[in-house]
This record gives sequence, structure tokens and C-alpha cells, in this order.
Amino acid sequence: MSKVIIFNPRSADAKHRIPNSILQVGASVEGKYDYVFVDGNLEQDPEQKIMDLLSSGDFGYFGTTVMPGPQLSQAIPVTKKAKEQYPDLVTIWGGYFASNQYESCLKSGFVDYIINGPGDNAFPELLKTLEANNSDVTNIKNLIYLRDGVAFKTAKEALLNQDTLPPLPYEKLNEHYALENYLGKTFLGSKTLAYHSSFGCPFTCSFCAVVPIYNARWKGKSASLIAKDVLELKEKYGVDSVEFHDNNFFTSRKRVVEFAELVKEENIVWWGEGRIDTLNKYSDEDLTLMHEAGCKMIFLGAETGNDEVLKKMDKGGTQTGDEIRTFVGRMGKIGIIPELSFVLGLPGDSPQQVMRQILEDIEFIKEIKTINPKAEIIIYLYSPVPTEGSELYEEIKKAGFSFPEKLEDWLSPAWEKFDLRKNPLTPWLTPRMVDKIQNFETVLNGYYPTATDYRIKGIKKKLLRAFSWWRYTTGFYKWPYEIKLMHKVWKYRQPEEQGFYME
Ligand code: B12
Ligand code: SF4
Repeated sequence: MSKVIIFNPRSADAKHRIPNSILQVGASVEGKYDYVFVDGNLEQDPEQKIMDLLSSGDFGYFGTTVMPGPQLSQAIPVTKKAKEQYPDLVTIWGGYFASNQYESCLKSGFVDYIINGPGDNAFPELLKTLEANNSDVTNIKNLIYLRDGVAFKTAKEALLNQDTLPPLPYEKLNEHYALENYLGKTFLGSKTLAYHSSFGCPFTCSFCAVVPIYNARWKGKSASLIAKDVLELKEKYGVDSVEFHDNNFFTSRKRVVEFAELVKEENIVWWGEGRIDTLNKYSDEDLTLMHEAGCKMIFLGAETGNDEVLKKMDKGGTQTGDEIRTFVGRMGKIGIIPELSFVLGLPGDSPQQVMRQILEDIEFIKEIKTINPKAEIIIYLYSPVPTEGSELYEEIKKAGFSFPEKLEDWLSPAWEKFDLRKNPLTPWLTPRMVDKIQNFETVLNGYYPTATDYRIKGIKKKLLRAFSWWRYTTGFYKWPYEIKLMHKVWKYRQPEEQGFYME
């Protein structure tokens, strides 16, 4: 039987998270196929490592997980070279980039199959079928491949009961890469674990990459299983804090409250991502319990304070500007830090309207900081995702936006920046508008440096605030070079690009 390589391309410059995507893919074939992990984050030269493995002649399958952005810069050249040198090698891509941009991946000629969403059944079934020399994969769910030269999507599988999935092969990863390396010091604790406890999201925001893949479906592990896993890792590796990487950890109030009860006495500090309207329905008792049980910060999609724009974003639920204000105030009293992400630079009827909205959003962010100065702010430039049929996607296509057709075009610095949501490449945003947003962001990060980069404290923080104060209060954000320089010298880490600072 041919062996399998499962590759995680480099995703951050340093201080890497546990690669849950490849761990879960490994779990799906554990005990069925012989496989090795290659983590581009921890390999000096992952391409060489992979070519050495392939030269043994034992490997028939090369699986890669791919997020948009920097991961592509290893995923593309490594897969291409592997396929060129070993044409019989079967190449399989999974992850958000592959599922959303499947056309360009498959048409590259070096990606054979794409796992469209969860791979827990799709991956082992694909291997089983191909190992049996059968090329008919039509009945395997969650797959995309070229059929008669056209991208063909097989049926979507219902989300599985997450408690029945095989456990993650932490020990196997530990044989390749010491697990300790992934459990760094963050502002949450001294050994922080990244854990993923659910798939999908019940909402359909029109700017979100989760929607085309999960289509408003969500399934989570039970609170008891999450607590069991976390406490086992605490016991074995000294884990004292957790980043929950779910798209929407707080979807089920019952599950969250149960989890909080289970870890209340365990000194575990945790962080997760959620929605303001969902969490605003939690009672003060629930939120206080969560805080006492270690919930330190929650990442929330605020997006904008403008109700009309929220509607256009199809946020679903009940979120309004007023609700954001109320909730941020409530969190201030409870003591959990709200980490609010805003999406600026959506299309509008005219350039004036686009600019007006940007200025309004900036003022709204400042108002939020007045209500709760501890609130963290993350600013993204709106980057379209291919949610076919959504009103917003239709509008941006009409405005002249299109994705690259060739896979390798994603490697250009401009598209990499687009992926990092720092350069929109959207025709309605003028350089002046982009400057406005980015200069404000720099000043905001100077006046209110993120608490997640805990090295920025004492004199550094005082200096940053002192230099940024006049700009923040007068609204003069242009040319904030002095703040940029300080950020550069102190290696300020913006959490949205590479995760929380970790050492
Ligand atoms: C952790 C994480 C990161 C980490 C790094 C992760 C790593 N691989 O080392 C950090 C913080 C560095 C990061 C950065 C970015 N990220 Co990120 N990240 C995530 C996050 C929160 C969790 C990923 C994860 O571990 N999932 C758990 C695993 C188990 O699920 P999974 O990946 O979906 O895997 C399953 C299937 O997809 C499939 N599968 C996946 N890969 C493969 C491979 C094979 C071979 C097979 C068979 C199957 C398969 O099977 C798996 C099991 O069922 C996701 C959101 C999410 N909840 O998934 C965003 C997410 C993937 N990131 C995203 C983005 C945009 C980025 C950035 C590009 C920009 C940004 N500002 O966020 C940056 C830059 C990336 C870079 N530097 O390369 C987006 C992608 C959106 C899109 N347009 O496609 C997501 C979806 C967040 C979001 N909702 O916007 N990210
Ligand atoms: S609530 Fe969050 S994860 Fe869910 S669709 Fe909206 S933006 Fe995406």
C-alpha cells in the first residue's frame, strides 16, 4: 500500500500553532494508512524534506492543507515540483482556499483532487478507492475534481457527530515535532493550546468564507469531550490556556455554560470566536460564570456600526450598531475583553458614499473605545469571497472585481496582501481611502496597543501612547511614520495576521 504525506505549509513567521488541520486529516487515516506529517512551520526546507520522502518510492499520495495567503507560497511550488517529478503521485488539497478557489487549483494541472469541507470520511474513502485501482470517485462525498475537463463537485455530506470522530493523533505529531514547540506563552497563559471544537456556522454573512463551504450548518463536540481533551493535555503537557479556533465557538449557550462549569476549578484561561447578538442573549450569570471559568477574551465580528450595511452583509440574527454598544458595555462590567473585528471598505453607490462610510466606521470605533477602553479592535479591509448568488458578490462582480484565474497568480505580493485583508484590489477603493483606513489603524494600534502582544508594556506602551495621543484625539492620521517605526523596532505583532504573539 502506498504511503501518504500530509503537509502543513508555513503559516506564520514564528511561534506556530498546533496544526489542527493536518492533525485531523491524520486522525481520519490513523490505523488505515501509513502516513507522515510534514509541518512547513517547523522545517527549515520543507520542499527538500518532501522530495527526500518521495525519492524513497514508498509514497503515492501527497495531501496539503491550504489557507489563503502565505501558505500558498509553499503549497503551490512544492505540489508543482512533486507532481512534475512524480507524475503518478496523487495530489490532494484541502482547507478553505482549496474549497473556495477550486477552479484555479484544479486547472493548474498539478492538483488532482480537492476535499470540499470536512475530510474525515472523504479522505480515507478517496485513498481506499484509488488503492483499489478504481478511478470512479463520483460517490465519495465532499470531493471536487476535473471530469471531462470541468470541475465537478460530488454531493455534500451532512456534518458528522463530532464526538464520534477519531481522537487527534497528538502522540504521532509529537514523534515528528515535539508538541512542546506548539504550546507557547501567550497573553492567555504560559502553555497555550489551539483547539478546534466545532465545524461550520449557522449564519450566512455574505463576506465570509465559511458560508460557501458549510452553508449555515454547524456541529460541535460536546462540552464533556472538549473538557476531557483539554484536561488530558493539561495533565500530559502542562497546558494552562486554550485558543478555541472554531468559527463560532459560542453557537450553543448550553454547551458553553456546561464547558465553563466543567473547567471552573481547573485554572484554564480561554479565548474563542463568537457573535455579538448570540452572546448578548446570554444572561449576566452565564457571562460571569464564563469569566470565572477562565474566559478572558472573545473575538466578535462587529463589522460596522451602520445598520444598513449590516443588512447588506447579511449578518443574519439581530445585530445592530446599538447592540454592539450595549454589549461592549456589558462585557466591560463582566470583565471579559471583547475583541471586535470591523470590515471597512465595502462597495457603495458612489466614491463619496464609500468614503463617508469609512469615516463613520472610524468614528464608531472611537465611540466603542470610549464605552469600553479595553475593547480590542481588529480592522480588516473588505476582501470578497466567492459566495455565488449572494447580493454582495453579484454587486462586486458588477463593479469589476474578479479573482485570479491562474493558481500561480495568487503568489503575487498584491494577492498575498489581499488574502491578508490588507490590500483589497477592489476597484471601488481608491488609494486615498486605503491610506485613510490603514493610517487610522496604525494610530489606533499606537494609542491602544493590543493586550495580546504582552511585550508592549511599561515604558514602551507609555511612549507609544504619548506619540499617538495627539493624532488619535485630533483625527490627524496621515503619515504616522513615528508610530510605524516604534511598531517595527518593537516587533509589534498584529493578532489578525499571524495569531497572538507567542514565545
Ligand atoms: C488557526 C488558523 C490560522 C493560523 C494558522 C493555522 C495553521 N495551519 O498553521 C493563523 C493564525 C496563522 C492563521 C492565519 C491566517 N488565516 Co487562518 N484560520 C485559522 C482557523 C481559525 C483554524 C484552522 C484550523 O485549524 N481548523 C481546524 C481544522 C481541523 O479544520 P479545517 O482546516 O477546516 O480542516 C478540515 C477540512 O477543511 C479538511 N482539510 C483541510 N485541509 C486538508 C488537507 C487535506 C489533505 C485533506 C484531505 C483535508 C483537509 O479536512 C479537515 C478535517 O475535516 C481558521 C478558521 C477555522 N475555524 O477553521 C482560519 C481561516 C482558515 N484563516 C483564514 C485566513 C483568511 C487567514 C489569513 C490568510 C488572514 C487572516 N488575517 O486571518 C491568515 C494568513 C495565513 C497564513 N499566514 O498563511 C480564513 C480563510 C478564509 C478564506 N477566504 O478562505 C479562515 C477560514 C478564517 C475566517 N473565517 O476568515 N489562520
Ligand atoms: S457569524 Fe462569523 S463565521 Fe458565521 S457566517 Fe458570519 S462571519 Fe462567518
